[in-house]
Amino acid sequence: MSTNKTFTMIKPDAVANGYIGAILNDIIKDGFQIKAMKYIHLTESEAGSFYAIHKDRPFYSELVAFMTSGPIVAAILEKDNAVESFRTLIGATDPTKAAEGTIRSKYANSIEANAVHGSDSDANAEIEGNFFFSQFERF
Ligand code: IDP
Repeated sequence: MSTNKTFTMIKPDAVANGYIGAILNDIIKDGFQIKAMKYIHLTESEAGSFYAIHKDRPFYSELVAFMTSGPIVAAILEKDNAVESFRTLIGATDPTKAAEGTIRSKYANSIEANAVHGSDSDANAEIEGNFFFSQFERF
């Protein structure tokens, strides 16, 4: 059964390129409600823990370096079928393969600096939202 929440980050490349407003606009226009949001600069330890699932992949240390290279926006989003709907909105991991009009096709630079994160399952949406937000920081 799918839940109605997902978790996203606007990654350091998109923040540095001035796309926070444009990306949030696309997210809201697609029907998502923001249930929690913060603007933070991850430490190496925080980024390493968040991406621990990828620790055996060859790009792990570069990914951690990239995710700590500047501030990010983290948010919990709500919409029916949120995880799948948001993955459709952001497009494929590699922006050269992302469908036209998707967030990654419009705002991403590369397979690593790909503008946004979107949870890949309801279970991970829950874990990732809890990683960033306490019960007092969401509604
Ligand atoms: P996803 O973010 O589309 O779910 P994942 O495969 O879970 O994609 O990878 C997590 C993140 O790791 C990607 O969003 C991207 O920033 C980075 N990444 C994935 N594949 C590569 C790669 O081949 N080289 C460098 N970075 C990668």
